[in-house]
Amino acid sequence: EGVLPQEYTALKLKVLEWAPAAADALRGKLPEGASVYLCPATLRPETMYGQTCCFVGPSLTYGVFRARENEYFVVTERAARNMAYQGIFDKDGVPEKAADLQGSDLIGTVVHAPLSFHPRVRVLPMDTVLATKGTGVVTSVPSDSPDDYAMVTELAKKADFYGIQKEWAELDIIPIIQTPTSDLLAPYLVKKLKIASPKDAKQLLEAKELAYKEGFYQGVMKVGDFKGEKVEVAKPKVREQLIQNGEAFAYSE
Ligand code: A2H
Repeated sequence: EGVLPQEYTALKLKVLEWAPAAADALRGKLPEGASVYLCPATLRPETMYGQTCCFVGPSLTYGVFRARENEYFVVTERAARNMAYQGIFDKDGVPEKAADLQGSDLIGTVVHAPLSFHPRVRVLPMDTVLATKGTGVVTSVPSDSPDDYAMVTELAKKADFYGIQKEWAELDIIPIIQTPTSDLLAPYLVKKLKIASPKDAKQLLEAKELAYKEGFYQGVMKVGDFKGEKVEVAKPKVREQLIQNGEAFAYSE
């Protein structure tokens, strides 16, 4: 953990259809008409146009926490405590938990991803999601995140092993940011560094650092309201727009 607080953007991915196991676990536990959101924490709000799925750790435990009347967030207990402390929920103090959910129960759930070219995306498993960072929910942008690209490639290759449908991991990867090297920087780096799976941690770390630097300092938006603007300039604008629209909120830790 660094010395300075990390300023995340937490997105609100509204649940449209629960996976059967999650529906069972929630039966009778939420008020009629409640909206539930998975809330991934991201450092790259400007890439949200390229979301193709949402990752959870299958072995992690999540809670369904009451944010305000008729609105619930699916995050780790740790994140919910931080959120309550930061005034994100209407009541401060101990967050009110409606239910527990195992990450594995969420796989296959359909959520609405704000800004994405693919408005309906699936919740999919990623073993490397840390319980100790962010909200334990990670939105997947395979065009710009090497980790995400390596994971969706793995999921499509071994769909049966992961207990998912192959199509869920095969949504089109649309160019979001142009850099001097590529307009699909993450797939480019994964191939260049010969990354074969999400287990290639060392090369993935290198790819992640290269992608982050090049994307931030040399990237130009190819899509959206800030098309043609530098990433550095567009990033806070996209973040503000998401927050203004009620589709995201500031979260730090
Ligand atoms: B980023 P930092 Cl396009 N476990 O969002 C593992 N990874 C997590 C996580 C957790 N519990 N919580 C958040 N993250 C990911 C977008 C993105 C991200 C792009 C490119 C790079 C990138 C789409 N995924 O991150 O350790 C989230 O993925 C590379 C730094 O706090 C979040 O931003 O610096 C980032 O890691 C936060 O990592």
